[in-house]
Amino acid sequence: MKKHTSTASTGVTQINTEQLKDQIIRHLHSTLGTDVNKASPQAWWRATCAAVNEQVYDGLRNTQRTHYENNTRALHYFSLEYLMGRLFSNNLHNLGLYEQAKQALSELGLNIADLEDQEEDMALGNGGLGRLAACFIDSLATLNYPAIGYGIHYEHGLFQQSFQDGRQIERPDSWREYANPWEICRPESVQEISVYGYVETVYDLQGKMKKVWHPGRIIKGVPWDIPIVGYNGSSVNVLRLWESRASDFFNWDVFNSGGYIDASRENIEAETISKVLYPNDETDAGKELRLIQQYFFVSCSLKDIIRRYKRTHADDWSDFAKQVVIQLNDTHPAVSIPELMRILVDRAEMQWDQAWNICQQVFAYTNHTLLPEALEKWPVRLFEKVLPRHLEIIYEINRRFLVEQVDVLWPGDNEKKRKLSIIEEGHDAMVRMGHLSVVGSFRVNGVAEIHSKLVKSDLFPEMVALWPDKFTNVTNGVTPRRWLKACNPKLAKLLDDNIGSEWPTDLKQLSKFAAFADDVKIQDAFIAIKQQNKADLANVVKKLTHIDIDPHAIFDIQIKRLHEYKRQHLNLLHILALYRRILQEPDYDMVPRVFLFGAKAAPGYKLAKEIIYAINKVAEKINHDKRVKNRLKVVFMPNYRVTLAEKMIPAADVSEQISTAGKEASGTGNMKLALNGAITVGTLDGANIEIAEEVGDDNIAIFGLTVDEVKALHANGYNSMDYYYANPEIKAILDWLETDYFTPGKPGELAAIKRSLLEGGDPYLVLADFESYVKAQQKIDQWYRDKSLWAKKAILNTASVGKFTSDRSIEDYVSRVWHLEKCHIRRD
Ligand code: F55
Repeated sequence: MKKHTSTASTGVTQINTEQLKDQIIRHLHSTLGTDVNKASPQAWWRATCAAVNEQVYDGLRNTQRTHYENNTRALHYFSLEYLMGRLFSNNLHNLGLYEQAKQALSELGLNIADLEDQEEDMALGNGGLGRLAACFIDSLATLNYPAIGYGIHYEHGLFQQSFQDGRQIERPDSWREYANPWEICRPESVQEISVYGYVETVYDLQGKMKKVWHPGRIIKGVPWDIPIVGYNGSSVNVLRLWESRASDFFNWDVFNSGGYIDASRENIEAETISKVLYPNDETDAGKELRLIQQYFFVSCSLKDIIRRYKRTHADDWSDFAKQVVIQLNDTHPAVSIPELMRILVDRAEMQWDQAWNICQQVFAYTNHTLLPEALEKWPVRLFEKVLPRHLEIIYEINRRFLVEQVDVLWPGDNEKKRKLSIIEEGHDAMVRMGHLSVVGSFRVNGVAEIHSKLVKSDLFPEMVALWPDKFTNVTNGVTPRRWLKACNPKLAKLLDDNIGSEWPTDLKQLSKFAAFADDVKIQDAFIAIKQQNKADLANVVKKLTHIDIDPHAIFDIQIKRLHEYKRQHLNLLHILALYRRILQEPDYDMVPRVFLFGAKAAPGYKLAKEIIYAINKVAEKINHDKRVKNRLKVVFMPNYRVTLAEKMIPAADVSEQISTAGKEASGTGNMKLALNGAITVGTLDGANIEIAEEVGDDNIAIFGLTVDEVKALHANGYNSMDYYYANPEIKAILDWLETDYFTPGKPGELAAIKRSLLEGGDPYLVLADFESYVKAQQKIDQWYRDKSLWAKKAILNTASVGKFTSDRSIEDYVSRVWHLEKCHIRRD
């Protein structure tokens, strides 16, 4: 008999070490079909996952039953991306079982870290946007909000990166090649969706006009559920990901008429839809398959939501908007707006106004970018081919919007109509997904204060004039369970011992830690922890790159997607400046520094790849140059991903957040690094501004032009050449890149960066910010020389960033957008 120790407030059963050991061995035998004597680490890991799942499934059943019984309003998060990382240690921590599992495994002669390393990252996202979705579903479960995440079950997540002679090589990611223990297939909830075909206008017996869509293709969506375990085993919510398959009945005809080969081709085409994640951040591929991906998952998800709603409400739609709220994670799922209209008008035969009323109460839209090239647009012709009925509906939404809203506020103003139209006219007419999202949603939010302000002033000023109350801000946040408790256990323990253990669910408690900022004992403990984390990272670096780094140097870290606006090349120019000074002045006095990078470049983004190559080549040269005497090391970590972030962030002294002001919507790595006691070198951009407000000017190194100064500089005509000729250091460094100093025998190999900064006009103002950046870095160097001063600043960073928990973001969404109620889970 199992002995249960349980807490009434949680949906999950608590077990002890002995029970866990029994379960693991039982699963080794009955689930894995192997034995303790011959089990591989992989089998042990799977057996332990199976044991953990016994607890997870208890919580899942309890949660689903309670939600059903209470008939709760629920949030439906629509996102093309979820960057989950690994789930093993996360689930153990959230179940409160990590220590028991560590103990149980150790008694079985196993090291929990070795088991953790058996798991592939679930990398179904590109960067910040996908990771934000993962943090949000963690917080929603932790806070007991009824919520479900919907997305795509990509067979291949973000590509795996390696370097060959310094250049990025991409290989496919296969996260579930040998089955993933966390996912549950739900064949009972399969959906079928349509694409292509044509629209017919028909009249019924009363003479009423109807539109009938005759689809050209039917595709099956198979749902896979990933249980999302809240911290303390509160709720266990679900992430539901759709896999595409060929529809059974559709292919039957082809098969019967002897078209076996044709049928298999259609199978392959259908299965292609969920095959691979598009690896672009900030730019859209504009490809037909991408539009089909978006529609496929949106249509499956809406059908799933409606099926569940109809179980209790049959054909009565009057409560739909009370029960359902859908958050659009950027415009990627925006086709759900015309899709819901289609379902209501064509299928449920509802009047347009009534249907539109429902839509406008259901959808809310989060904007994540202001970059013009990232604003999603689809060619009208492509839309017509793939979703002919949806295009008609978009035209009607647009017609009414222009007549009933725009023309009422600005009568006869065709310029306003042209600017606000959901359809961008021109040689190739386009559907503007941002416009559609704003028009179809009841709320629109940016992801940091400054970003939300710019969304209103620069992106959609006229929409604000039409609907001032529609626009709001929700500053991003990160889950402190993964990004402090699990990834930095030593710092977590120091916090537990000094401020109590409530902080993981009440991060504002961290402010109590500020009282210890001058306490020499705590400073020493804090430094010792950072030192140990740095030594651990040095081992990882050695293993992955064969580079030796000194754990006593400053660990200066820039980890994020590679993009010109994020300015990894500004960091590189600073490294080159230091190197040059060392060469010119052999005893140049600086605190030894290790510059660590982690970044993937979109495979088609040429200049981003050139920047990776340049950093790698400069690294090679510097790391082998005896004259440097270890004052400088440069490391580009291959295959940056969530799991690597978890190792780098706890070891960071300096956090590089150096985007051109106005370009980084928020950033979330900035929050994770500050939380773990890194000092930010950053511009007044995105959430850096709010971080600076929280930590205070003494504990952050701000540099560079402000948003207003950037705008003014562009308005007055920025000429990067002026900086090149005015600053001899800039000139020397850029000219250096053109020589063969870093690429012996191959001059010009690194010239692309120089060209983009000079001939290309330096669109992200790298040269304009260079001097100010170097000064900020000198300040860091000075601060670090005083150990106690540095420790104080680092402690104050950790203590001051409680605001940036994703729990706070979720509570902001709940009060400003979703209006949900908590639902406490009843155990059976
Ligand atoms: C992915 C696909 C497309 Cl088509 C476009 C953009 C992306 C993407 O990954 N965007 C992204 O990550 N945006 C980031 O979102 C974060 C969360 O809000 C912000 O912190 C960050 O500033 C922003 O760049």
